Amino acid sequence: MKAAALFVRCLENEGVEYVFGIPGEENLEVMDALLDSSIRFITVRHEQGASFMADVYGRLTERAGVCLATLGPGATNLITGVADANLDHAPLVAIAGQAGTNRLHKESHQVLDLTNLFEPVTKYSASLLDPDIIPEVVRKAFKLAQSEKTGAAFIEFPENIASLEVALDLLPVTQTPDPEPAAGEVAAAAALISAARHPIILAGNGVVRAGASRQLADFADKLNIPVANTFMAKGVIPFGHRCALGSAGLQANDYVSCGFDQADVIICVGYDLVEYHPYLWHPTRDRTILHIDYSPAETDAHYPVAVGVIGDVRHSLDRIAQQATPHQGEHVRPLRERLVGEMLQHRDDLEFPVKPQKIIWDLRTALDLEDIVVCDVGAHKMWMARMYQAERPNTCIISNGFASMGIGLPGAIAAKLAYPDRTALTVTGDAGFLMNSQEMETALRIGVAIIILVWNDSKYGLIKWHQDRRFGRDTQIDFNNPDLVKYAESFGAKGYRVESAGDLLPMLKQAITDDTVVLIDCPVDYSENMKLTEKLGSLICPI
Ligand SMILES: Cc1ncc(C[n+]2csc(CCOP(=O)(O)OP(=O)(O)O)c2C)c(N)n1
Repeated sequence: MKAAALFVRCLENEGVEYVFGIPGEENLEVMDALLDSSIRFITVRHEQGASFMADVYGRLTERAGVCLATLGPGATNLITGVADANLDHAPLVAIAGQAGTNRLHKESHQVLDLTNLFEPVTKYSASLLDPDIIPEVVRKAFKLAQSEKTGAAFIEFPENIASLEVALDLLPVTQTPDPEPAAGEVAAAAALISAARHPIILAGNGVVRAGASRQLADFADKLNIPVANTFMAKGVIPFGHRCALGSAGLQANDYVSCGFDQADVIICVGYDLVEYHPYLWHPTRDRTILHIDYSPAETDAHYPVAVGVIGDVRHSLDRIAQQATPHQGEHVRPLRERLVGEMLQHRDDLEFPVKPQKIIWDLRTALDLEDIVVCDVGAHKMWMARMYQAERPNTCIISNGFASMGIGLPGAIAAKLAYPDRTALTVTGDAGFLMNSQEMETALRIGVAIIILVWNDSKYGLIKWHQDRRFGRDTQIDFNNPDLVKYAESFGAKGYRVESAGDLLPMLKQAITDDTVVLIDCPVDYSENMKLTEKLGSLICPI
């Protein structure tokens, strides 16, 4: 068989369902081989769309999402989504064509040193310089992408190698079980928690990856310890759980941060430092930190680990909970009550443009608990992270490691492909939407229904928020938008414009039943941003 056919068989062997990408001249062989495969190729309109789709598909399924591009410019266009997956610890395998090995040693049309280019944004970057190494390289790429901490891998496929003859050889796909936590560490952690006066849990995205949400909720419940989650761990404890405190990470005073101020022991579970700098929640460096994760902690002056419990997070939580003494009382309950009070405050707010809080209330009302929201990056993300009540893990996807604009729309397409029975919606700013809006055509062509909820302010809203906070004035944040409703309609999608605050909820409900690509253009009142900053700036902790 041809090497390209073997390569595709190796992808099938890994259970790949979709490859997101754009065909090119240097991947002709692979594209042709895919015709004889069960794998579905999703042709996109920009390689960045493909890498973001693979990124979000990986987050949601825990299997590597796969994206493919040609050499040179196709490959460079993949990079942002690949870097996003790697820093956010989403499993992804990126593939690029390459010129034949007989022209890699010299200046040559579209040739870049791709394995070196992808090295800093992946866990593994390799070239298929010999057809016999295909099974090993593919297996290694998937194994590393899908092992903790999960991330991105890159494979370059030179075109002359792809057409060579090779024998079929598939390696078994095996998964090594997670290591068991050491008994001594479990006992030390239990003793630390039992002796603590005001412990608090900080749950991170590693809890989602470990599938440890149930164990986390049981742990908190049994030991009566409040849980704050990072943006990327929304839903790891249901917001309705009595121990849930809400999301931490606004980089400002907030009710949640009062919980950290008051705590003597901070129990970090599946927490990656990339999600929320430790200096923001532990500026004093004087609290006792317990680290529970699959792997040892990153070194950071503000993250001095007193006890580290390393291994299967689910087992670590269960065993510590069995040995530790439960705490009494509901020390931080007022923090949660304040936050819920804020959420309720604007549910009937009819002012226009619509307040962020009201948009989020209506969104939560319209969507089922299993439906998936993919946030883009901007002020809307901050509001969503703080106020959207997620009751299940992986139902509010937020990129907060690399935090790249443009992930929302392609991410929603991937979410719908991964879970066709759920509604997939992106909450996006107008700027982030227009970075990858061309993927509306992809969604329509492949028949994937998604809802695009654009928070329209004709500005780089988050940057204005930062400038106003720091300097009291702003610069270079304004732009003009096309008519977004007409723009969506020109693709063949549906477009709705919110013209009063009362429009939004019925439009969301209509969009869900429309079952096609629907854009809702929602003018947003971002004067609420600085009001929130001022309110939280003068916050006196209620505990
Ligand atoms: C690719 C990329 N470019 C730039 C940034 C920096 N950045 C973060 S948010 C933001 C503004 C986003 O504007 P918009 O999409 O309209 O959302 P809004 O903040 O208005 O809600 C910018 C420029 C980024 N995170 N990613």
